[in-house]
Amino acid sequence: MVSVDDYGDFETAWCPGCGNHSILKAVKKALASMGLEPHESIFVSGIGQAAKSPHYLKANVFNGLHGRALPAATGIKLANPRANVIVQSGDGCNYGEGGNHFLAAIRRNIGLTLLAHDNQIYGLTKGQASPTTTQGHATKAQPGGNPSAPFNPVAVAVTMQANFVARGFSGMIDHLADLIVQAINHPGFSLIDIMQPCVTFNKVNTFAWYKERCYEPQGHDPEDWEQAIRLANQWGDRIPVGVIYRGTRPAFEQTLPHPTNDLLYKNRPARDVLKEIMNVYS
Ligand SMILES: Cc1ncc(C[n+]2csc(CCOP(=O)(O)OP(=O)(O)O)c2C)c(N)n1
Ligand code: SF4
Repeated sequence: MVSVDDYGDFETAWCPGCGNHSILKAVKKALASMGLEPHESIFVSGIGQAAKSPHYLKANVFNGLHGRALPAATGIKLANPRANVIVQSGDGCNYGEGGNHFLAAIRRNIGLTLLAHDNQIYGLTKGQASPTTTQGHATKAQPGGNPSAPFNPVAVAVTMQANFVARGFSGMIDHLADLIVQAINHPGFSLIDIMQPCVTFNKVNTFAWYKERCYEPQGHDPEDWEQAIRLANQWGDRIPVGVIYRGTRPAFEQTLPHPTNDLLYKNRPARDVLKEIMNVYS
């Protein structure tokens, strides 16, 4: 039987009270409850406080450039479609530096689970506005208030009919672990945007701020796209958490013309076929 202890217990560099601690707990809980052994998952991250999460897990890890976790994860998934590939990075990494990769991953519907730690700030670089920072929020780099309107990743993902879209909160560990299990089990691209306090640099969107607002909507049908759009756009005094949208598009790796249900290195073309191709270009 797999237990959370199999995923290790490491000293972290995070501040006490940071939401990353609880997200890490939820991840371990979800994987252990699914009976997944540490070697069966590959974590891919970029740069940032959130992106350090896989460093504190006993599992396979690829730590890439800022914003570039999704393309690396796409390559990994195509090379080994049987692997459980999880991308874990911050709002800046996924929606700022990696914004275009976020759109491409949704469009392709590649079988990845993206855990976006959304603390509405750049934590690692000490508190500049991120794409999800509220307009008017004064930060160290924007002392007169952030002039830009915030990006709503959940609304964008639902609009583009990403296969699985959810919003979680680091203060609800069991609820978040359950969302992670659902996201991993759903084929195609899955996003969980996770509201997470940064106790050091975001004094506006605190633990209490999120807790006061988040609620679980009753009777919501995640298969109803129009209902999902309405919920995805709700952000303010009340913020819905849970599965917002679930789609049925086939996963990218299932639609490729060549067989990808095995490891890529095993799908080598026959040598004589390869020779024939080489002859054409020689
Ligand atoms: C291409 C590039 N641009 C900028 C940086 C500097 N940088 C490093 S971490 C970071 C912000 C990280 O914020 P976020 O992704 O929200 O993660 P958090 O630290 O809040 O978890 C930035 C701007 C970088 N390393 N690479
Ligand atoms: S600076 Fe913010 S994001 Fe970074 S560890 Fe501290 S609380 Fe967490």
